[in-house]
Amino acid sequence: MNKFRFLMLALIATTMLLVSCNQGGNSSNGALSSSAAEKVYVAPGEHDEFYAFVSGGFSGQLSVYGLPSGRLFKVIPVFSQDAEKAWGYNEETKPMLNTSHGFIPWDDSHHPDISQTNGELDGRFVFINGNNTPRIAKIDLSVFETTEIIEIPNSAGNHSSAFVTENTEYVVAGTRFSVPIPQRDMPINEYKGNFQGSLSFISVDPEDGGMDLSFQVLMPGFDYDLAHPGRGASHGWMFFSTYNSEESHSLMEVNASQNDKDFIAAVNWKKAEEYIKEGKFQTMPANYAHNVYDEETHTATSTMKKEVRVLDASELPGLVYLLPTPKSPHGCDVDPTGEYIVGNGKLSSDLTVHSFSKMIQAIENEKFDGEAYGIPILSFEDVLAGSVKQAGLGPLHTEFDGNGNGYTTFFISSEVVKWKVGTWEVVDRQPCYYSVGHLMIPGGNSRKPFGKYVLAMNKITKDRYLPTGPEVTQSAQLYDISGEKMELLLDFPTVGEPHYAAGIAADLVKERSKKIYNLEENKHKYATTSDANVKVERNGNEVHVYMTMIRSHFNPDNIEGIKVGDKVYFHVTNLEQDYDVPHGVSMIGANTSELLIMPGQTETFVWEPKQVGVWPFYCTDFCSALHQEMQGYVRVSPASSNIELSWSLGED
Ligand code: RUQ
Ligand code: CUA
Repeated sequence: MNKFRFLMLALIATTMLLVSCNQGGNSSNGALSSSAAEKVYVAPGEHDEFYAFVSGGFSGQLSVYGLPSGRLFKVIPVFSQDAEKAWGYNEETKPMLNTSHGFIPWDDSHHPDISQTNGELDGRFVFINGNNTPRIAKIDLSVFETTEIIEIPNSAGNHSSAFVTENTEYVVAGTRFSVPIPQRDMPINEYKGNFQGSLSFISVDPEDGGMDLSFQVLMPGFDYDLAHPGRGASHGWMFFSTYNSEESHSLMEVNASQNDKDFIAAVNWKKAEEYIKEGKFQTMPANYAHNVYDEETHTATSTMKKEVRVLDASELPGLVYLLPTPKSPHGCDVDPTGEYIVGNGKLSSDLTVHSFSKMIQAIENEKFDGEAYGIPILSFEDVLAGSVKQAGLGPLHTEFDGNGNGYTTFFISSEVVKWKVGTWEVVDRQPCYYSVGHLMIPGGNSRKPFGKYVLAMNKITKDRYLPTGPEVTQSAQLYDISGEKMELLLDFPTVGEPHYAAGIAADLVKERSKKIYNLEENKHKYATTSDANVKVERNGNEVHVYMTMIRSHFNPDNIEGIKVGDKVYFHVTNLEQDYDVPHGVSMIGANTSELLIMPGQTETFVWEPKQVGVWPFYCTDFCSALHQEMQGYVRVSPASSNIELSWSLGED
């Protein structure tokens, strides 16, 4: 029976996919009116109205696009090494990728979220999760760089992350997989009742944005999938969708689909704060990395933290309530008023909408429908606000436009469906090409969505683009939602798999964008802020080169006295103080990437020459008319040589 049910679902899924692909093949792109083209046309030299920060999924990075044009501006390296920007290659950023498992040069990043003040986007930071080796990163939007990464202990497949509360009090991160907490050697088939989940609350310093793992809530051994914060009246609560309330550990596609309903867990984090104040937490030993990039030293440090405060949801009344939600819910979204919490059951065709005020009433009346590991379960009917009926197949995620409409993606029937909050009637639907996952309305996860557009992020594109071998590009699609009916405006390719995105009015970000690093404030240990301080120092077989760069030369550009077996550190400072004049540097045979150094910044790479000879280095970034002259030589002598160390610029 179980197997049969699973096969049926798989069959439906495949059929729907084929059907929608065929449709796309026939109708294709021709239907776009010329007004659609005008709506996405941003004339040369003009700026886009919105920034879209699109996660890279298995690329581990975050891409920055303009909307409505779909133009790609930057790929910000976050969890994965990036040779273009020396991220994780230069000595300064390697500590950013440190974890309790050592140096981890890759991750899977899914959900970006922008910092908020009073429930509105403030354009200071983007937070994003690393799923695989649980981490949360912070990107500073004054520099568009990752400036902080914190590892999450007691977590695995950090998926219901990273979502911020109304004043960025916390960035919240929930575990997808439940695991033994603390980790230990035990049989997998003893999962039930022994494995646990954890929901982490990372505080964000209101002044400097510094992150700290404030506390974790220990939960039953379900899978925690997505989360969204309460807002307005529900500020102080965080909602997490769960699946696998069956607590199964194998053949999950069948075994975790047994229960008619799983849950949305409503976590009262204000209550959690009270419990913390009252000392009702347990301090657990832990081991997790906290990595911070310092903008003055241009250098990251990694500190291992050894403890975490834990609150046990089974033992602390009023901390967590469970809202029954049909059919393995995936998305968990809260409307701009904070009253409605939408749970999309992947295996259901209806959307379930819970009411926050009804939830509070049911809690006050202590009307419970059982409990799970001591956590009260509310009755489905008591908390139900309504449901959007038969809206499509395979609902995943919902966003809101701020005008009383919800928009939900349907993976299996490949469409975005627009419905009315309150009456729950479907008012429009538009196909996606194909298999849409998340969608994003700029500001859609806040009290004040900007509306105007919805961006659908598609898993499969098949015939939409020129073929590029077995893998076709992943894709986003932009719809105009300013009218009654949605209108498809644009397809554009994305980097990696676009899981989710966060969009914001460009004006809230662009004024704050930094133009240069002030050379006088450069506190890098090996900075060379004037040509007078250029030098090369030997310490045993370790050699430190204090080098500068300015249009269009390196200083020094001739170095002699290096020997095979030396470990040569090039500490290179870009003396430029003009906007948009980075220089690069690369060395033949260096077992690392180039450096791309911003004005006023210092970076370091290591070179271990293996061969005798005279070896060139050069600038990699086209910086001036004489960029091609920006080059130099290092003479490498045999290990036994006694040639004196010397360096020069412009000498004969
Ligand atoms: S997920 S396609 Cu990793 Cu956000 Cu739903
Ligand atoms: Cu400096 Cu090219």
